[in-house]
Amino acid sequence: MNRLHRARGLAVGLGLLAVMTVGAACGGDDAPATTPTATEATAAPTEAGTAATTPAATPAATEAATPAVDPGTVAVVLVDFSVRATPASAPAGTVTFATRNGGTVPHELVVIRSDSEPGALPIVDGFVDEAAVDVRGEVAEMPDGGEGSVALELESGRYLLICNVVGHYAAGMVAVVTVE
Ligand SMILES: [Cu+2]
Repeated sequence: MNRLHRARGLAVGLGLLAVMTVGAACGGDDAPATTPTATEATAAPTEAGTAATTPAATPAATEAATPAVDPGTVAVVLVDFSVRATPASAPAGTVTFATRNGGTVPHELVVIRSDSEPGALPIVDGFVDEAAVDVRGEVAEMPDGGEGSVALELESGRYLLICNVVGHYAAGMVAVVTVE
């Protein structure tokens, strides 16, 4: 009885020692060696994954969204004989006028900074006198169906978008865009 008891005690003691040794091996050896490796391994793919997917997806999504959503872009359609600007306002900074000739004859776009009434610009020989107004930029004459674009640095104020093909401004080719 006494011997058996001692044997059991020894077995339990050895068992404990074994557990402690294994525990020490795990905690002391494995932990420092594997935990940083595991962390690096986990962190590296995450960073790589983040670096690979986020920048790739974000510029793609931004580029795709830019034409439709960019508040700095005004779509301009020139027809016989009016100018449609959508939206009619844009934030100050770079404003892009994406222009299309939706009419049947050639048209152009001239962007003028002006507080004048839309029809009150000075006309000489059928043209708005561009030397007498504050022209900020233009899209040269486009054939019907043609497209063009101009990006301008604009401060806040009122802008008149006109077509300055002879007679066209007087015929009604002007729209107002407000830069805020
Ligand atoms: Cu025109």
